[in-house]
Amino acid sequence: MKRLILFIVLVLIFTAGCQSQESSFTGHVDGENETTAASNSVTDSSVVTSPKTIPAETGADTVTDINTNKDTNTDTNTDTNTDLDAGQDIVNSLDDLYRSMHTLKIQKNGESTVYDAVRPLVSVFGDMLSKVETVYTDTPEGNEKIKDFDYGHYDYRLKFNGAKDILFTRKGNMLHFEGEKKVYYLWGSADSLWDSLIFNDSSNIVDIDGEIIQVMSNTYNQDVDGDGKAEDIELVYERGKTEDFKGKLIVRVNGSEAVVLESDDWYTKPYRTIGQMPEIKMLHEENGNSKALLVIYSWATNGIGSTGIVNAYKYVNGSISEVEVKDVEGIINYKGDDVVTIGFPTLNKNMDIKIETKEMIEFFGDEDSFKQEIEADQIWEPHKFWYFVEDHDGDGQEELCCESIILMYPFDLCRLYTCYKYEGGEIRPVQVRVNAIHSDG
Ligand SMILES: [Ca+2]
Ligand SMILES: [Ca+2]
Repeated sequence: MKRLILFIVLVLIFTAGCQSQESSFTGHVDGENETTAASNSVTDSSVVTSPKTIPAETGADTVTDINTNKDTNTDTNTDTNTDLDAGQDIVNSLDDLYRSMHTLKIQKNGESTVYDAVRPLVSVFGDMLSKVETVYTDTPEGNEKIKDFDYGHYDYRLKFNGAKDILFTRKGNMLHFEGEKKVYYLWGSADSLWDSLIFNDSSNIVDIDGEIIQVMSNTYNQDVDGDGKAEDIELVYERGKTEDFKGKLIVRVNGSEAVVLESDDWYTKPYRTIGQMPEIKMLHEENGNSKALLVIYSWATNGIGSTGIVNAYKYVNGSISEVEVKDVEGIINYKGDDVVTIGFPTLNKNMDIKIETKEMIEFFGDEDSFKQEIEADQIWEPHKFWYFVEDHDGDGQEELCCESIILMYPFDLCRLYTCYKYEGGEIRPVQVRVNAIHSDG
């Protein structure tokens, strides 16, 4: 039931999101924009942008008007920008950009020409910006990323109508709204996207070459199959030149490829948000020379924070194929007096953990009902927060590790740490640790 409700909510958000894109990304309207701006000019400026997010009718009008007003489109943009400069709030964060994105112009550093982006390109760039990560300057990693960052330097200005210019620097694939402190970065290099742009100097239009657009990619060099020669490894986000937010996340080893995510699975804002950007990690084979190739990432998840995902692959005889990551299997028993035993039969391990049960017993009615509930099979589905690779046991070889939580709706029971090794063609859990909630360590 909970899942059904969640699904309906997601569908609603998704539908609203699609409508919003339809109205936003198909361009903007002279009449509609001026009217909206005029009628809202004395109210909070956030009202000006929000109506474009939801109503389907607005989207329909927008499309019709755009078709009849194509020629005057450029003038409109100038007018709107002048209006905005004259005192309206301008979009200065990516979240707000999603509610009001309309047209895009691109300017190269050191050039005076401002190019109008064709519509598919607006969508491509919107999609790219929906897959950025924020630089958190209060973390060591964020600090490291930003310490040499030059706010004044950029390679391209992305001029979305109604928004502050976004300054994009190819080195480090970093971007920020002009005059704003917040910096974002892409998980991969957008070089291929920039290199496929075609700037037409007679029409002042920028288009993109090809039907399949490589939006971002990361390359790695590692010997995956253990033959002593390094492979060319790529993690790539590819999409069609059509106006939607769907594409494929692909992993390639020497040209042999596997699809990690495709279509709706890789659909991001406003539908959902990536927590941890996808990256490739290697897991050495136990008693062997090969490696499993891991694609690790996480989604931001309402209510629980994060959902971690790992996809694993091997590369054998010039061909990539998927490797199963086996889940840890556990059995829970309630011993009484706030003590729960969690057993891991395949690992020959039993662990007792103290859990505050008073509230749970009250919730389920009495101790017997609680015992029945906690020992029911279906609660054994740990929710994974994130995956990472580290030498967990200090033996000099890294393991795949996962931090997760065991839930008994609506209660959290305990945290579970699992480490996995790659052996005999599969990745399986080899170590587990259970921690009480709120006691880290
Ligand atoms: Ca090799
Ligand atoms: Ca180890």
